[in-house]
Amino acid sequence: MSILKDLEFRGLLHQITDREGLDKKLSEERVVLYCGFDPTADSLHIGSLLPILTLRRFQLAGHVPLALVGGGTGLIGDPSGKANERTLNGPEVVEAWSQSIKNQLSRFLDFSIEIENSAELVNNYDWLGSLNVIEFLRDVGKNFTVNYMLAKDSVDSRITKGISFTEFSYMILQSYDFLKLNETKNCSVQIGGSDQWGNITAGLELIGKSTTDRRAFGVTLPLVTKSDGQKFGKTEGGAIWLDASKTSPYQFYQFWLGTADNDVIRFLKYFTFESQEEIERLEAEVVAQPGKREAQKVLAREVTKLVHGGEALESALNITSALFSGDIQSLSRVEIEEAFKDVPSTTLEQDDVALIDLLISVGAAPSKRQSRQDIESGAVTVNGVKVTDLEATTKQLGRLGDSYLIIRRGKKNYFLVKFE
Ligand code: 545
Repeated sequence: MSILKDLEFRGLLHQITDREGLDKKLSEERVVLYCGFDPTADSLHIGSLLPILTLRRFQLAGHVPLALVGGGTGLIGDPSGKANERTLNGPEVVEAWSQSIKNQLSRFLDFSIEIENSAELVNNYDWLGSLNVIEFLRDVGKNFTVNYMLAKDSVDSRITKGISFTEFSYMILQSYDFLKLNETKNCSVQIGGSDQWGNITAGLELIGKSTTDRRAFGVTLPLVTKSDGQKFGKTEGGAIWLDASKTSPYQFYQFWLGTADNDVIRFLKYFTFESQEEIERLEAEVVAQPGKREAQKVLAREVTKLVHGGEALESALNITSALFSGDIQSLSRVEIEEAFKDVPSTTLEQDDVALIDLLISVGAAPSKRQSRQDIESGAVTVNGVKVTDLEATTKQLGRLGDSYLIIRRGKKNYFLVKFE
């Protein structure tokens, strides 16, 4: 199947400048394409996953992906899709964030020199950082009319509120990148989310004016939406990050596992490399046996493996099944810390506390009477073992992962006790 056909099957083609021309080019030669990522945070989040994986799809089809880190543009701020002017980050911050984003991007593409279409990372600070203002205004700026720039969505939507000259100029910088990569690396395609259409087409304008015979193309990906109307990728805890120290692999896995039936097939197409046949099989399963959540399990497994690797996936699966069965004794110390990150926790200095009192101090029971009743009725487990002894103390109950006691009341209410 041609790459464009595959992208189409996956619903990944939102806008495309010249589909026939691009299809022909992709079938005839090894094409160099790029996507840019501005260091506006110290980590990428799942909003960036779609273009990253699309770069990878192109690479798997034999083309050459360039991942651009916006060390230069990150100092300016893209107004696209933003209702308000951004605050500028300092150069040291942008440089540090560029480095972390570079590290993250490098996990998704193949950089080995043995292959013919090895990927490359570039940083636009390398050419934007030393641009001379007179040269820039004469050689680049002269190709854009203010009228053309005002008509762009990113600017037009800010006319009432106001937009600084800094952000107004952003599209010229991104256009200049495309031209530079076109000239120096023979890059002829830029991809991005739908918010990047204006910047990408501005770049095509510039390339069209600057060269005689080189043709270039732009492709945008759809905005990822959810069937319930809520914003994709945001939870109560905030964004879902690709950095394991900001969103743990277990939380990441759980996020995907929680995908609604109405969204799961679309997300399998967007975010996994499962074949068309497999996705169609899973689609039938969603209808036939929705309770099994097989499609969600495949989605969560595949995306977690892609982003965090096989070992982290195993650990996330281990935590998930331990919490499901209540058999938490098999969890390692690290897994315990991850699994119970979000449950109420208490630190104890004393080693000999009665369970009856402990239930109150961790917030599992409101009174001694309730506490006693819960223990007697068998509603309380400690470290995965039911405790019905009213006299039990923390000394007898043992520890998990050296210093933890995990209390469960009822089916799902967990409390973590840590000993100092
Ligand atoms: C800079 C220079 C170029 C080409 C592109 C750029 C970046 C572009 C932009 N893109 C967005 C972005 O978000 C921050 C990443 C998280 C740290 O602003 N002007 O940098 C997003 N992009 C991926 C997709 C996007 C877009 O990285 O294109 O649509 C999100 O899905 O918003 O020469």
